[in-house]
Amino acid sequence: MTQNTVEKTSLTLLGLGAMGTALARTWLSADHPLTVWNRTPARASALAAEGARVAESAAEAVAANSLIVICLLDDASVDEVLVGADLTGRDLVNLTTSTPAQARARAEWARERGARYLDGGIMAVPPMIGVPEAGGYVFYSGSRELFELHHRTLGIPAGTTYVGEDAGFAALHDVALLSAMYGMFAGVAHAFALIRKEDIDPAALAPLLADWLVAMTPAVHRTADQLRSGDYTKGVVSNLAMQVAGTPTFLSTAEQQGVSPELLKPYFELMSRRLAEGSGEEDLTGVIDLLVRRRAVSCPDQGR
Ligand code: FVH
Repeated sequence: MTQNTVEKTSLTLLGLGAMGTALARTWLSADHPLTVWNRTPARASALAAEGARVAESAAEAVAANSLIVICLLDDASVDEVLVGADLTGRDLVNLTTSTPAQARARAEWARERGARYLDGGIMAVPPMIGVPEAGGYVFYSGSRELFELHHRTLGIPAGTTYVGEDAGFAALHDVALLSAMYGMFAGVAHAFALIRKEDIDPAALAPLLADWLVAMTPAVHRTADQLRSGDYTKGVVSNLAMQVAGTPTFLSTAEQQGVSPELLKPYFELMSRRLAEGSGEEDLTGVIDLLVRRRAVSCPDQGR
């Protein structure tokens, strides 16, 4: 094989929604032979014109290649689509968003059907796929052997980050990052609400807000360092006692501006509870210990 004739892995993609279609286009552009299938066949037409082979059924698509990428709406749709397919000897890479428990159960389900399994959590939106400078990537977990075997092919749509043999870890990392994102969105919503009735241009606040959030990101690394060492006073910049003392200012300001404190209050209450335990010299890290329950709560999605 010379430099100019690198072998292109042929693969199957199940699911041509917004994300599946974006993924498909990158493999086609990179000259990977691609077989696609979608429940609504019309969504495959444009890709057929771009060189994809369109299978008539999911089972036919699975039979066409040993590498099968799945990008469907949810875990239940994966069940529906693969019910009649022979998965023996197949390498399944499931990029469908799921919970860690669903991913682990799906890995076991695949193993029982003679397939190897890799789970993925996509940290990108469709326009970021195939655009390396956009910074999107996919968390992978499950079979390391499978990841190493296919990481070149999987790296075509977006970057790849392998996070361990536990099939649930990709989903867990995905949900952890997105949960932090929602916390940030909650703070941003509160900030804009505070100025909503004033003569302040939201577009003028936006860059100040964005820069401030970026300036605060070193706190993420400090928190990790404190969790690792078990010393929540390590490198503390603004201690908990000082921060709790400041919370009435935030709540009064919200009230004066006619803004509900419902996004801020739960976090402030946790800070106060931690302070009441005698942790005034600590950072905010102790709040994490208050959140972690001693025993995991069972969820209805854990069974299949
Ligand atoms: N789009 C995004 O911004 C996010 C970014 C992060 C990752 N997510 C996850 O990616 C999975 C697919 O998302 P999507 O954007 O492609 O979603 P849709 O455009 O809604 O397409 C859904 C596809 O799933 C098919 N489908 C749904 N239910 C069934 C079913 N019961 N049986 C067979 N196929 C099913 C649907 O088919 P059709 O409606 O065209 O017939 C689409 O192919 C997802 O897990 C996101 O959380 C995307």
